[in-house]
Amino acid sequence: AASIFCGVGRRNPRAPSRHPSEPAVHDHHRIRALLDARRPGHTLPQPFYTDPDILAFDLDAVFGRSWVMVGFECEIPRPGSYMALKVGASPVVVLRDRDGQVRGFHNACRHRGAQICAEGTGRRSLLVCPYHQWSYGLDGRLARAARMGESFDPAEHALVPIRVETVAGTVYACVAEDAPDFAPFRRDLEPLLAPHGFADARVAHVDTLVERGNWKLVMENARECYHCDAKHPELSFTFPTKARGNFEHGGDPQRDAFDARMAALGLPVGPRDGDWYQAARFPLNEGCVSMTADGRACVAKPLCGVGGGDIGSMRWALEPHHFAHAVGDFAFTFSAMPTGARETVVTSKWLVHKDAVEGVDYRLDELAGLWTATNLQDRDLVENNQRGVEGAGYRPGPYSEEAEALCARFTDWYCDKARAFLDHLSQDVA
Ligand code: 3BY
Ligand code: FES
Ligand code: FE
Repeated sequence: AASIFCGVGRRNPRAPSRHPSEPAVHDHHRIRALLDARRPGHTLPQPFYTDPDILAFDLDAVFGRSWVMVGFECEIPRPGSYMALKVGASPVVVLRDRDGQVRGFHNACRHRGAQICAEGTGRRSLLVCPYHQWSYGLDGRLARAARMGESFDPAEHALVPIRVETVAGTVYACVAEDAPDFAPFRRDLEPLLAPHGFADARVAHVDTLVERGNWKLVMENARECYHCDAKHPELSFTFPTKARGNFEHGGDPQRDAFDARMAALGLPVGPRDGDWYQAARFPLNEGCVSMTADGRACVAKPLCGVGGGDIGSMRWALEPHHFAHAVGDFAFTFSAMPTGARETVVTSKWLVHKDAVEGVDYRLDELAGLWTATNLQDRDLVENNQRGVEGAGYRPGPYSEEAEALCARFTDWYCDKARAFLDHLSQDVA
């Protein structure tokens, strides 16, 4: 069927910005043809890693329509506490309102669209736009706007809400009005995450890393440990680099013993697999109880003291952007957000028990050392991967079924998500 998008060609960089209800103009015939050209079990055709038009498409089709993990409830402990961040193209603010409810809004003023809260965390009783001081309540309602005349109706200019959900102290957001069903994720994750004490926690460290690579290369790299033995000496000491898939039960005696021990402690191990997430508790390497340089716990006051903190790692991961690990003494989260076709910002957070005092109960270098080193090693791998895929010699290559199953899942999920968006666009037009 003919569509208004036929022959639109490249996205015009000088095109006027569109109304949120208006579909973005993407060259969907070209993107569909590229998706059709994709060989199953292989990396993606080159433009998916290099083309600014496809990045613009990804921001709409993927980041505009997925649940992402934004952080922890303990980052916004009191009424008025907020965290401001980007979800794909959209600045958002997630806050705790006067009633203690967690809510989210687009972080764009209803006057002339300025970003209201700077990225990061803070606390306010009113969200005051820095431009002309329009002021919003914690429920998003416009409370004050000077010199707007008699006919101006503040009720028509409330902040635009976004979907926010919390699970066992973790916080997720989706900017799509028709967000994917969150119920299966909650049902699967709640019992796995609940024992980890995220409600009684504190973010001990946040790190942001700019990587000169496409976000899909960042995520493919994050979804496999094929490179770990060679490239991550620190991580490989504690991490089961030979694990397959979603850390399934291998049927080996050591794994069976771990599962039996977790069952005796009342800790579920999963695994749980959804369309856009995976979760499982799995054993660390022999003799290791934490993801640290020596495999020993590094925080004296553990986040989860069950079993003396010897509980393997609880891993959960959301497509398109995230993975996290919770060990006995701390938790670590990784979030990748694209800022360009060839640039991605990786935000990492380390969570400890709220009463754990730096320099007394733990040393920051011991807590953050392993994942900081791993992230820097991964950044180099991603940037090097980007250099190679830029050239005329790049051909999509095969994933190892044994070692890169989660990469294949990620790219398959991406292609499905992209197709679903194209189908949705052509339905709108039909
Ligand atoms: O997704 C993960 O859990 C890990 C972290 C290191 C490599 N990657 C497979
Ligand atoms: Fe926010 Fe003018 S843009 S008050
Ligand atoms: Fe890595």
